[in-house]
Amino acid sequence: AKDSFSWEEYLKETSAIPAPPSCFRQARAPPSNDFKVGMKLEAHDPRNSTSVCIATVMGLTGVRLRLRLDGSDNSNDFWRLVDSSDIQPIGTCEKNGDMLQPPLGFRMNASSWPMFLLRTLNGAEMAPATAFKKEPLRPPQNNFKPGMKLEAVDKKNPYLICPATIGEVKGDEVFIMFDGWRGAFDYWCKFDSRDIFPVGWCSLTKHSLQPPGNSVTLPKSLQILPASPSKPNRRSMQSPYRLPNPLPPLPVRKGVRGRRPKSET
Ligand code: MLY
Repeated sequence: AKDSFSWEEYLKETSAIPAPPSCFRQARAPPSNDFKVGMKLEAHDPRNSTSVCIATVMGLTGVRLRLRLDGSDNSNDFWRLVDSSDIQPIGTCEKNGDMLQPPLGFRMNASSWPMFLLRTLNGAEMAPATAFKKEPLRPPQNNFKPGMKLEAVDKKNPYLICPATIGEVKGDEVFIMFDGWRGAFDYWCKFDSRDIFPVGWCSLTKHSLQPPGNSVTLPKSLQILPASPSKPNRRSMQSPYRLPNPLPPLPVRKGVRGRRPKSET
């Protein structure tokens, strides 16, 4: 059946090699996920990493947690590995003499934070210390090479992990290219990023793995680079909500010159 993605077949088809597991800052034997939905923990606010907040586990996916900061809205969920140094048991902050902070965009008045915190923690199910795993050491150096395959978090849709290729290596950074997506989701990251995984990680941790997209990426040697001025805007191939370009003229009211807001172009 051709309905599920197979690395084995795909590596053959693309005659590519997977990046060696030693390149990644991931445990060779993935940790277990001992968290449960509803448990509370402390987490660094992704939008303000110096502050530590209360978070609730909203979901489990493989060895990742879907987290929501208490007092925040439901549109800023984020994902962390169970062995991420961004999360810790409730009480850690206080033990270190620090104070728990309201999340950026706290939906109440700042003055109600102390009472909100008290109520949030009262009777809460706290994630046990044993659920938090030690973050793996970073590999001593960047050993990635262009062309190596891997699994990577799609930062624009961070619940997704997808087949990807190392496009470029520069110092401590690597360029992550998502197979079959024409560059729209590609990004640079540090070689020791927690968002990149060796081939087979999803299967090993029971996380879903997206199949590659269906746009063809020609090998560099066969690519015809468009002349710079006519280079198509990648966004034009992505967003289904584009307005026609050029825009149709606006109806002009008597005595008023038609103007359109800048944001439409
Ligand atoms: N449906 C969305 C999500 C695309 C996800 C791309 N990833 C897997 C690289 C879109 O087409 O924008």
